[in-house]
Amino acid sequence: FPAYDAQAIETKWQQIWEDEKLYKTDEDPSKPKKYVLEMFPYPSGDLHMGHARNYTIGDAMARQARMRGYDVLHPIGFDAFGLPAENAAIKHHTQAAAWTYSNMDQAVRTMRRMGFSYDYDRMVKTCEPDYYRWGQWFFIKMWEKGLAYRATSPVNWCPTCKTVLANEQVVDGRCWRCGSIPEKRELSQWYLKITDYAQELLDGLDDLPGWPDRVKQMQRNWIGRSEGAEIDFKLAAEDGVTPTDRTITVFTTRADTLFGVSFMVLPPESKLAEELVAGTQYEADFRRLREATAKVSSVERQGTNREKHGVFTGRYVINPINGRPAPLWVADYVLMDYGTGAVMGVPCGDQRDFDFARKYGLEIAPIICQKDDPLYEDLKDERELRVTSVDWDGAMEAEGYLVQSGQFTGLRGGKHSEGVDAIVAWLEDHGVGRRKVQYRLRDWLISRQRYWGNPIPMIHCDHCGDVPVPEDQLPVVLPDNLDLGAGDTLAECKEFYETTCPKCGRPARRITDTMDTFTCSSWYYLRYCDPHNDSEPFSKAAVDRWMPVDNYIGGIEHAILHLLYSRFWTRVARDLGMIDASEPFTNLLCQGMVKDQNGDTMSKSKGNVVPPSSVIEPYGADTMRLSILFIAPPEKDFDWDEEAVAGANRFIKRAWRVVWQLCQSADPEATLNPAGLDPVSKELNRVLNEMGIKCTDDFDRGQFNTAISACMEIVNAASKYVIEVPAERRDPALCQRVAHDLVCMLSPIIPHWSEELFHAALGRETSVYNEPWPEFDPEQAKSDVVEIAVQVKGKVRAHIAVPASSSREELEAAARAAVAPQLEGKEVKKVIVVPGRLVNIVAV
Ligand code: ANZ
Ligand code: ZN
Repeated sequence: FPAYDAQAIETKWQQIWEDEKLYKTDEDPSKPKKYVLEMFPYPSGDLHMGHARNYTIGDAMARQARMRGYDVLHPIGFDAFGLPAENAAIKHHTQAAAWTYSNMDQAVRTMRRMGFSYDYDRMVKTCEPDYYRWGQWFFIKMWEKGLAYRATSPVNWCPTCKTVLANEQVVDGRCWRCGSIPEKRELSQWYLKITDYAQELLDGLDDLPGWPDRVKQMQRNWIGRSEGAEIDFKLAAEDGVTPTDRTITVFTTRADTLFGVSFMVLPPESKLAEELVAGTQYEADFRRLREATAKVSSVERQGTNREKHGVFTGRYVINPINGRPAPLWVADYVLMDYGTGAVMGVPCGDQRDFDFARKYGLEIAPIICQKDDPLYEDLKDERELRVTSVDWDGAMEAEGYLVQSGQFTGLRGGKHSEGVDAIVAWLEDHGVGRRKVQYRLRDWLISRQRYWGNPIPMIHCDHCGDVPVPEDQLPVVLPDNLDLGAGDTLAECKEFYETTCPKCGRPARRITDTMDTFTCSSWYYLRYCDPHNDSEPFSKAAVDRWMPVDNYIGGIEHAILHLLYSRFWTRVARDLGMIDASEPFTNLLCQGMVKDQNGDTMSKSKGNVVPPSSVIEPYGADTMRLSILFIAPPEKDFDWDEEAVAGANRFIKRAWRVVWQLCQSADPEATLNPAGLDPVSKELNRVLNEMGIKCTDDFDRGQFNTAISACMEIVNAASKYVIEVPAERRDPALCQRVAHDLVCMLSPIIPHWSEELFHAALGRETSVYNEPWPEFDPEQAKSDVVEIAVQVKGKVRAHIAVPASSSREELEAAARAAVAPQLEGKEVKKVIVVPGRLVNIVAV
């Protein structure tokens, strides 16, 4: 039989599969559907190992699903807008499009070379007008529903990328893309109102058992639901005691601590604070604090260990529950964009307030105590605020009992306590407070001051304000003649921005911001369902057939960003009546990272990148695919291992030989009679069934490494069979069955190898992917049990039941264990094993 020639086989089958359009989606409604999707790549160059791993996992799932009778949708595309293309264009005085297209071409060549079973006719490239047109269309629908709006507020500006960032794109205080520390700038920007869906996005996580818990937890934390109350304080006149009619409202989760308020804090960005200090002795300090704070990220500002900085405003507010004045401060640990942007300072219950009070000599009044606190006895019935300073080491953030708290003294205090309920009820009765649920999630800032993105389809008219581009004028096409290297920008491109107002016809200016590329990736999986539709983004029938995605595979770095935005976008589409599903992705698999041989992440700067071509060229794509899937379970990180690659290649060759050898003794016409097999054949049949069941089950759980191990066991058993049993005594039906099933089970993993053997060795004429997945019989997987006599010095001392397939070693071990009492204190001289009959132990 022929030697295994990976390169020849692989090129041959890739061509045939392509010519025969083997991976074209059936669109056969009589079959159940399965939508298998890998997160589409950003085309920054050729594919790397991380991509190869991602797509190999998806491909194995898609191929296996096809054999199990599903109508499979398995598409690919490119997230083609974005900054790297623009930066490359600036550097080389070329067009961002040219760079992007040449990278996409290269990536597709590598995908084909890897043998991925994509329906390439459905490819979506987000930089193409027939795709981004519908992104603009969505924007306008959201604008019409009040879900897209423009607002001026302090935003994160990345000085390196020269654009603003969404909150989600500031990761640990740094730009997600380049790692620079963003600055705060006051700018007029465009937002999508994801906060309207905050509760739904939170609740929906409970309906996603197929998602990793850690991803769900990250989303929960990001959405950050807090139950609390808003409380209205009156600003006092300059005398510090007379209430004015101006209200400052705080958000608190601890209304129970209201009697302990010793100051109020506004953030340095506060307009009110700026107004109050204007022209006073506090103004200079206030301005200094504001400038210093602008350089600090909001994550850092909230850090409990960070030193807090504040300035007094010279003014007071009046506590609604007891009429006491409290000084109004400005401090950097309070954020403008959370809650109401104002905090009631309760040093005894909050560590940040405690630190602040200590630093600036403010009151620390104990209004909550635990029973073992010496203060408790003294204050437990105290209703007035008598003690206003304590020598505590820190705040008491745990639950306790309210003291010095008027009629509420004695109630339990703490988060969600009866103290909170009672005080909120009082505030509601008196019209100075109300229950409030607060989310950390902010609206999604989508405008970017960059060229290579989807233009925001809005026009600004001095007369009519912001006016959407009429639907029949979409898409707003991105000009392709800018010389970015010479400093051209969209904002300065007259031909682009000069236009007329769609409402009044006067000269007007197009918005020159583009949309965050995460808008493009928020719905590409919907477009795949109906990629050539030119009258709507997708038809409802198409998305209702295919959605939700059954298996979504991608990196953990998208746990919040892409996965949260997509869940939002799907709901927007649902509320526009465009789709039935709310959740886009039923099962999510976050694949682990591929690190270098020393466990370091691969990166160009470290020079330790192993390109897929370095494996494909010497060994072939099948060896690459098998190595990736065999080294570790999909969700685990692994260190690249050349030895493992060589090992994978040896296995492929060995399995190749075994299949050919089996086929030489095989008879496709013969029927297998499991009961009539001789013991050696019976054992091979047993291993096939046992391992076939295991392999199928492992596939269902996405555990490809153990699925491969199961196939290896079959190869081992078959190889033993062809060595031990002379060709004329092999069972022809069994040989056929084992060869066939092995080829089928390995075909999702090493497709070219399988397809070649299916045709050349098994003599079949259709693709192995049209073959149903083999079925196995648990009965035949069971090993026969035989009873064996155990003798000690020729006398029967025990009978043991063992699997008929037990080896000599296993028999001896089982026998020794059964007669352990008789052997105690004796020395075993000799053991005679007669398989299937007896074990005789000679001991003295
Ligand atoms: C008084 C108080 C007393 C508080 C106490 C806590 C303990 P979560 O759970 O994260 O929602 N806060 C409110 N708005 C803020 C802002 N813009 N910047 C910084 N801090 C802010 O946190 C809610 C608590 O965070 C609120 O409850 C408030 O402090 C603070 F013993 O109010 B608390
Ligand atoms: Zn107008």
